[in-house]
Amino acid sequence: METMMGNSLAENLINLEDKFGAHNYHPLPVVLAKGNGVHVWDVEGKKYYDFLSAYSAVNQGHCHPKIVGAMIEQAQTLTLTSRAFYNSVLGEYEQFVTNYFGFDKVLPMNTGAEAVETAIKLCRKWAYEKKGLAENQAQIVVCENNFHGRTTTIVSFSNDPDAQNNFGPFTPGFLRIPYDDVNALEEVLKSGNVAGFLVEPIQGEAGVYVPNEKYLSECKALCEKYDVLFIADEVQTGIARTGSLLAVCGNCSCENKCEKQATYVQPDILILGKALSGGVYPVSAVLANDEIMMVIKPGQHGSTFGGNPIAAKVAMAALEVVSEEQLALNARKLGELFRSEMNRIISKTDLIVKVRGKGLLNAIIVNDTPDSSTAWNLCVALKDNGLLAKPTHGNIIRFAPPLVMTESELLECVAIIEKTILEFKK
Ligand code: IF1
Repeated sequence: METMMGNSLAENLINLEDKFGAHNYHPLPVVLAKGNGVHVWDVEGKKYYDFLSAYSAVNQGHCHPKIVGAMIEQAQTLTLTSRAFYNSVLGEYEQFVTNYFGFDKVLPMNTGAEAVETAIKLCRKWAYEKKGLAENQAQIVVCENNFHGRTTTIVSFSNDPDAQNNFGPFTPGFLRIPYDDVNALEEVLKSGNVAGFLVEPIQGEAGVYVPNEKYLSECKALCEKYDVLFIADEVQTGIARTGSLLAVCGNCSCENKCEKQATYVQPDILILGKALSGGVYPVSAVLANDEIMMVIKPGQHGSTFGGNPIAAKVAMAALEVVSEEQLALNARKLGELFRSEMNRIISKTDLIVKVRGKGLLNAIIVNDTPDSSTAWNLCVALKDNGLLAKPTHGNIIRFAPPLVMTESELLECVAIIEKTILEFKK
């Protein structure tokens, strides 16, 4: 479609973002205009498979009718009251979501980073008022190569120079240890001033690092031994993405958390976001039992939009879709198929050296240096062939389609990936 100055519509829209928007992203050169299920369309009407799912926020598929319908209905009824007053939806949602995940209470927020910040405050307050740590001495243990969001406190404990440089001074009170290293955790817990251990059950942004199968349960046992809160950041891995309702559910692919499963590692604090709303609206949540959650008293924490009626209705619909459409089971089955197909392709090329992941959170490692543009160029070639994905760091490409994908659609995507890889010229 030609427009003014001979530029295409896409070029004009990219130029608008370049001129009037902050340059805090470097998007792939595609301008999306429509989404439905596993597909998105660009402004020229070209159709793509979405293999990023807005970083696992669109697990239920783009514009899921049940979730959008819930939003429209509530948006025409009551959008926002603030928490200065009660409203007719929040209590119903709080009962629903705490039953769904098996906790006494929920503190509703909006973005993942807000929920992580909330969990940090909750953990610290619990440590002073229940564990008896000396004031301002609480330490929270985090892992190397973590990603928990982009607020100043969160980047204070990042070791990613891009996330941290020139954003100081930073918030104290965090100790960083290697990921997937239980001994390193025990060593730091002996120091005594530790309030909590904040961990991603799978490190997504770092490049989809799946830890040893016993890592989470052994960390939880150490947290119990040293009276430290186990805080699971499931913003990206939660809501069925890794083939179970939560990544801490281990090998269970039931649609609702079940303590009876030996593999379930119950967090003391659970952090949710992204697909909690199916990508329709910003919704995040912090869940905990009363002995932790009740340390926060009226006026000590909150947010204008936290727990608003639209968020509440959207989140209930989004979680019902996960159960009704058995998305965890589907993610588990399709993930196994995807990794076996990727390994079949890897045996035919030296461009890709490895595939790793769990459920439908996967990544391939490109056979080039992290500072090379090969992974980026491969994503541009995938785009040209009708599939959208993006590198995480350097030479790692994350593959995370919506969990509503069918087997035949997945195999079609595998064919696109295979064709692109085998035809790719560095
Ligand atoms: C961006 C990354 C993914 C998260 C975990 C908390 C948050 C995130 C485990 C904060 C957010 C998003 C942020 C988004 C891109 C995406 C991302 F590449 F940045 F690292 F998914 F891996 N915990 N992740 O993954 O949630 O405040 O964004 O709602 O910043 O570009 P948020």
